[in-house]
Amino acid sequence: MGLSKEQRDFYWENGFVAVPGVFPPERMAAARSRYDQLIATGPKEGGPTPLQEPEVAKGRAGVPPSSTTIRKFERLVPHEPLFRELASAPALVEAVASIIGRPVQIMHDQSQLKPPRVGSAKPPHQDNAYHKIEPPDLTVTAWVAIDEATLENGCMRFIPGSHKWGLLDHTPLPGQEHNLSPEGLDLSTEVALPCKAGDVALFHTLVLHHSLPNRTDQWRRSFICHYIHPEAHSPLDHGRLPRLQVG
Ligand SMILES: O=C(O)CCC(=O)C(=O)O
Repeated sequence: MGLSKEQRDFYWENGFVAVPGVFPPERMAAARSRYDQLIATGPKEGGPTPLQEPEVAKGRAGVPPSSTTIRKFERLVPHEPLFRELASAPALVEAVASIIGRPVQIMHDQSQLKPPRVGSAKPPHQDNAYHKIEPPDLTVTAWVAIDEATLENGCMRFIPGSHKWGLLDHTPLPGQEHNLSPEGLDLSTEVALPCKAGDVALFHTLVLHHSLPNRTDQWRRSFICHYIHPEAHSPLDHGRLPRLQVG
């Protein structure tokens, strides 16, 4: 069905839009169960390597690295049928096509898992500081809430309209070189976006966004898919797996 005119207008004005109920509860239950397996036993031979919470990996979090401190998987789509199916679900692809048009391709996917208690903040950034996609309007990120995302467990937060500011200067944060962030940001206009499991946040590659730590005893897991139109380009395309056309 795609996005309504109101949703599209909201997206282009603010740089993000919430799309409630894209996935039914049973699909999210299946995704949670597969994450539980991947977390407990690791991925299949040749599949993506789980990355630990950075502070845990550096021995600075007071807990040893374990299956309950896994932060991230990259590229489940090429290896995991269930995640490929979620990423190519018509309801999601039609919403994405409402923004970037067709054809729709997947350039990259990642899972940001905030483990209970140790799940850390993701500092404010624009995705295009990493992806460098041109033109930036021909890509959109879909952030799928696998668990309910709340104010307490680190839901997404956006700075409305910041996608119109162009790409800001991002520098590595002291002590956490994997994270790039602009300096001296005013976050006073930010909007927190709690989501039910199965809701999706679509956002522009230039919108500033971040998330706070997980203060709860439950996982906060998100499956994140970066969609792109074939007329757009990114240096990430080079030397990586080919894009997957989904609509
Ligand atoms: O899931 C999160 O907490 C952060 C996700 C994010 O920053 C991103 O997708 O760029």
